[in-house]
Amino acid sequence: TDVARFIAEVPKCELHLHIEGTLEGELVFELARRNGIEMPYAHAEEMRRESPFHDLTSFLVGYYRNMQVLVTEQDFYDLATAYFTRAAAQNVRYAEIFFDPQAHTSRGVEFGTVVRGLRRAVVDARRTLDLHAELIMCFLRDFSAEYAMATLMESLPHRDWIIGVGLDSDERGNPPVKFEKVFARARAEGYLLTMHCDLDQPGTLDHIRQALDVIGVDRIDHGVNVLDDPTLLAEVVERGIGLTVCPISNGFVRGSAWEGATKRLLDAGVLVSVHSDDPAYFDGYVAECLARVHQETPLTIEEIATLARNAFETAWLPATLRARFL
Ligand code: ES4
Ligand code: ZN
Repeated sequence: TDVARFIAEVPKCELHLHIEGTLEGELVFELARRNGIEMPYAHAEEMRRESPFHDLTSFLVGYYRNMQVLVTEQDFYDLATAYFTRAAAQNVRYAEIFFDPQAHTSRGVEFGTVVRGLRRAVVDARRTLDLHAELIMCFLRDFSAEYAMATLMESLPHRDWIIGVGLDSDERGNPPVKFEKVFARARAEGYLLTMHCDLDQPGTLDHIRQALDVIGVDRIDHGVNVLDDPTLLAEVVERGIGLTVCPISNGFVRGSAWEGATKRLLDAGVLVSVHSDDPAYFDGYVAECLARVHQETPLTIEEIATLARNAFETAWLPATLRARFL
């Protein structure tokens, strides 16, 4: 159809993608073999079958377990290069990808190993795939603020290769204010700021309020619950705060109540864009995510073009690239 062709061809921008969430089952087993790591499953299909998840907490169990196969700089390079190759094939031209340094440093992999592998993949993607990528470092919110601060300090020698910081992992009981000092310091160091306010996580409306007023975020990952609060919704519109929503990953928590949320955000005038979160787990890269939104609530080509353009508007583009994409 015209819509399918438009989705395939329009230049796209990915802003909400956890690089560890692109670790496909086949690569899990290849890296396990390469690193001599014993997996509790015989093959990718069994792994998938034996690790069902129904909410954020149960998803995160398998997510952290599988990424233990990432050990060497080359592993991180291979992970990111596999993603960039898939993304470029979908006409993704610009990507700001999340990585979780503490998911690796907490099990003995050095910060520098992670960043050097990812950075080399970024350099090669710019050269060979016509895909410009940047890195966003996320703190794991279920770890302490002190550990986040130490991670921030560890990042400083690599700051030329990290565009901003985010906050992810288990939201329950881990509000933005827990990291107020960390984000203030990150801002002072020149990083741009985003954080997850996940769909329907306990306290998420308070978390959006804190992200805006206390943290002073530049954008919000998910943030869909602003639809439940007219004051918050108006403020997000007024301040031009971008929301990076993920229709496929969020469908599994909220079910049908989620459907149509992207369209409602668009209609409300929110700077909303559509992204894939953890495509190896939720079965859909950015083109499939746009298709999912269209499947939930039919969109016009113009509305799909707006979603694609909103992503570039929300992106932290350097001036030269801004001129190229907008
Ligand atoms: C995540 Cl879906 C989701 N939510 C919070 N943290 C995450 N890290 C990776 N995927
Ligand atoms: Zn996410």
